[in-house]
Amino acid sequence: MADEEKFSGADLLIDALQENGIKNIYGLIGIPVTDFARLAEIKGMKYYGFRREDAAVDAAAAAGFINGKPGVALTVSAPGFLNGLAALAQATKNCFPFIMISGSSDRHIIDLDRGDYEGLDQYNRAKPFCKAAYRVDRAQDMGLAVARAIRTAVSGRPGGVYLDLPAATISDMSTKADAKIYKVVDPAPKQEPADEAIDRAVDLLKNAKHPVIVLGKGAAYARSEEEVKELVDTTKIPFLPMSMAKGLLPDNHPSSAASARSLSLGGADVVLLIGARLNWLLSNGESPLFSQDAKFIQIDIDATEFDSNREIQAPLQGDIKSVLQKLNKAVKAAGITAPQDWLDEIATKVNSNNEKFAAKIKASHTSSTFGYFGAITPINELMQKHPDTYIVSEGANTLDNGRNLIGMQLPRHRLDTGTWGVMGIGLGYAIAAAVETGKPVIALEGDSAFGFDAMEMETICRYNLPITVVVVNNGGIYNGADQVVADQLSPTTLDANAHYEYLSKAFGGDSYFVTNYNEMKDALEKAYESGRPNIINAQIAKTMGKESGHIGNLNPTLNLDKDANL
Ligand code: ADP
Ligand code: TPW
Ligand code: MG
Repeated sequence: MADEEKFSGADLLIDALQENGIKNIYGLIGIPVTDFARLAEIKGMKYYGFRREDAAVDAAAAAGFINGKPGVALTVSAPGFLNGLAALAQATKNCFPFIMISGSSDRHIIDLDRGDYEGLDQYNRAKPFCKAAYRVDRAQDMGLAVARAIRTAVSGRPGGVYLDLPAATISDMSTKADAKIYKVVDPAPKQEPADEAIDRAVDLLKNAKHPVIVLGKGAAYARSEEEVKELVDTTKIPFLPMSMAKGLLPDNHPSSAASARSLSLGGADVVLLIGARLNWLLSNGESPLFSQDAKFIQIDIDATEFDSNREIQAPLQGDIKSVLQKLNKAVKAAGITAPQDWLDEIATKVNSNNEKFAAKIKASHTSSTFGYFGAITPINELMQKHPDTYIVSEGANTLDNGRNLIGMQLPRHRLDTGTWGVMGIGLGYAIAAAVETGKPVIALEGDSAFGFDAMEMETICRYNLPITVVVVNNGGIYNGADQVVADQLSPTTLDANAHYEYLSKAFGGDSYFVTNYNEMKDALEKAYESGRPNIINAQIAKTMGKESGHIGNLNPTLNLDKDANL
């Protein structure tokens, strides 16, 4: 008899998520998913309610990156879905696995365009912006729908999956026997390349005079830190981490060439890419960042990535962990080590650059002008004492300076604007990092970047999360010193005197306002010790910050006569 008991689609969906080890939902409720979220809580899931859907979707995506299994986001139909869609698209670009579930209207209304409350053909709108979109039309299909969504999100190149949940399916009924809920077996199967593919890579490395390794966030996602360490420690090949691969090996590892980026990439004759695409972040593989003559070995799970920007002489398809296990054996057998003169050349450059950098850092601590270095170096000092803290970062100059100044020691502890360079990811990512790991989080935000999702400060305070939001306030996008015409604010101008820290106070969190290095250091230590939600507003000089930060070269500039009306 018990087998014939019927359950709602909502009930079965929650069972299927739980069966697959998913514990948290990040969302924003309304028709038709309010009771679904209530039921998730009743059945033991944790539901985190956000103030805007994009931040909730960001959080689910960050959970996917941190855990290596999909996070889950929940939105209402049409407008809520559309608010989440941009985040679905950008996190898919980042190769983060997660499932965005949106309540939707019933098909017979949508398909004849009869007009519904918040009615939109979401399933078809979502398709171009995610790895795959599915719609579940019957409660009895719930086990299959969740299994399909999970496997699609994590197998091969990870990405965002959209699951359309019509109102009728939420209340449709099925027995558990019919719904066939199960745990997905081996959701991201291991894959090894063929022996000859390994031989090609080993041949290139054996003959390389100037080899270099580039680590990307795919290597971090793949949890390949042990294998990468073995490769680097046996071969001594210098490595450079992309921003979210920082900490995969500690930034102070002796083989890090991060302080000699142009020399090591530009001078390399063989480049080994591990989970890093040759996209704009690596100048599309072009000169002068890379030599025209350099040869490439690339490890990626997605074979269509090879030759996307230039010839890949030794493609190695597979999951990074398995590929590296196989490659490490072959590299050891071939006795590959990087030539000493190349290591000496890089070490000389690293040392001289580090000395210059250290002098700039030191000067910033006593400088009469408070700038990025003064505001951010205390975060680095704190991270060296507490390396298990998570760093989230966005902005232009704030992002660039934070990437260079904050040394990471542990893998997957840094999340940032990612492949698209998106503003507005900060607080959603920070919330997920705190919720999923229970560790303290520092969200390092430009003042513009913070504005995109600042109301999530209420979410942070409501759940009492150990998150410090540092707003580096230079009064604008890139900086606050621009003035184009006399009677208007510049397009880049924001309020340099804004007291962003009051926002925290409004929701019961702590607030700090700092205008020099010592105050910043002090505030950060207090904030860390308290474990409470807080904002530190670091008001730096309005003149600090370059247009578009380090990527000003991508900005088409017009020949403006800026002083004409001043
Ligand atoms: P970054 O921005 O750090 O350079 P990208 O996001 O451009 O890194 O590249 C990440 C790459 O890693 C993607 O091409 C993706 O297909 C790949 N990838 C993700 N997970 C794995 C994995 N487990 N094994 C192999 N490659 C992976
Ligand atoms: C969704 C364009 C790139 S960087 C940036 C914007 C608006 C803000 C930079 O100012 P901030 O940092 O945060 O104050 P700083 O230190 O340089 O002053 N909309 C989206 N994404 C992007 N990338 C933009 C706009 C942009
Ligand atoms: Mg700014």
